[in-house]
Amino acid sequence: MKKLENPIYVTQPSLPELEEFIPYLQQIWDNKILTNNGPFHQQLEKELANFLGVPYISLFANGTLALVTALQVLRITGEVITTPYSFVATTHSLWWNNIKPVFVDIEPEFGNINPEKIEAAITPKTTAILPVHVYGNPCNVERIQEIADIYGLKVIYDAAHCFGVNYKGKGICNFGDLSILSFHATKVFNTMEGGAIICHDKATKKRIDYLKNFGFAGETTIMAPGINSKMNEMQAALGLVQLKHYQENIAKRKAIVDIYRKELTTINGITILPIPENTDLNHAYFPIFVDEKNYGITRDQLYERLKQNNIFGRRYFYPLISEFPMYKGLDSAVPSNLKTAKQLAERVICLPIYPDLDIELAKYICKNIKN
Ligand code: T4K
Repeated sequence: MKKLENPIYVTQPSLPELEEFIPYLQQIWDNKILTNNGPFHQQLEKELANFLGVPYISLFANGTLALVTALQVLRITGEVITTPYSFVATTHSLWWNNIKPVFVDIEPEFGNINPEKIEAAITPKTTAILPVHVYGNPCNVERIQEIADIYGLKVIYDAAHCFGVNYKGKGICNFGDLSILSFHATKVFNTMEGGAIICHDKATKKRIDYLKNFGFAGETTIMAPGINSKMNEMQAALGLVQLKHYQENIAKRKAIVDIYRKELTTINGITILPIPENTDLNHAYFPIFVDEKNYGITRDQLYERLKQNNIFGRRYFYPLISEFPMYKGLDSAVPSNLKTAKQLAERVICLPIYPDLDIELAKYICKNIKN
């Protein structure tokens, strides 16, 4: 197939027209409030809580700091059960809190943590479960909560892929004790860098806000050994403008997904994820899985072939987190414990998807895979 003139990457950040953002910048320049719970920060917290259908949200400089802080908020210690099939930040947040990650395998349907494997991994040191709604598809939240309730564990969802996802008519971030979001450039809603913690009550929101601002509860009062993980006013202002375009962007993503689903379902050796029930999706990622035997070439051969034609997909999430040097020595990191995760990681390619991806280019990508 003919090589594309310009490269297409797995994603391209959505940005509003610059003119739309200028008045917000002007306001920051006029009032000289740049950070520390400024007016745009407060406004974005209100608008997002409303938009996401959640009671309390606290904005962060990025999703990783939100994760690291969330573990402090609930005073999580000892061991935490988590998934190896995610971005490294999920497990790194445990490491930064001196918590031992305990990996359990994923379920093959959506690639989320397999709830039926959780109980066997619980020890007297386990204090929490840290699942990921990978690619924006909800985990089995009911079953995970049931297990957490029986064993007295906290649940913190890494919902970095899940902005705007609803499950059974409710914002997905209403499940678990806390959820974290990422507003990184590569996410469906971006503030360049950014993130958030979602919680259910006022007291917890207060504690989160102390912790993200050094622990300050007043000019001379420190409530806890906090960190500086606040979102600044430029990020918050951008978030306010981005929110106005969110629905339109999701509709454009859906149009790409419709092409991919239509064109790729019938290819021997290529599998795509099913559509989850009772869920409003955000179409953040479009993973395909390559079965070498039926497709004829390996995942990596297809990956390279696409690259040669200027199509830069990504192998999210390969290698597994449990295979990185700092985690591979853990008992739970042994491959025999993580067979499904290994299989998905070795087969996955996430195809380019973003609102401004031309429909014709999406069709061209499919043709490359069919060829
Ligand atoms: N938990 C989960 C489950 C996550 O997936 C993530 C982040 C986090 C936690 C942590 O949240 P943050 O602390 O990041 O808020 C990217 C992102 O850096 C990362 O945010 C994301 N997950 C992960 C899945 O993907 P890379 O290393 O693949 O990014 P990069 O820079 O290679 O970008 C991919 C492509 O996007 C580039 O080839 C081109 C395009 N791009 C990227 C950027 C940054 C642009 O066109 N413009 C840009 O500004 O990690």
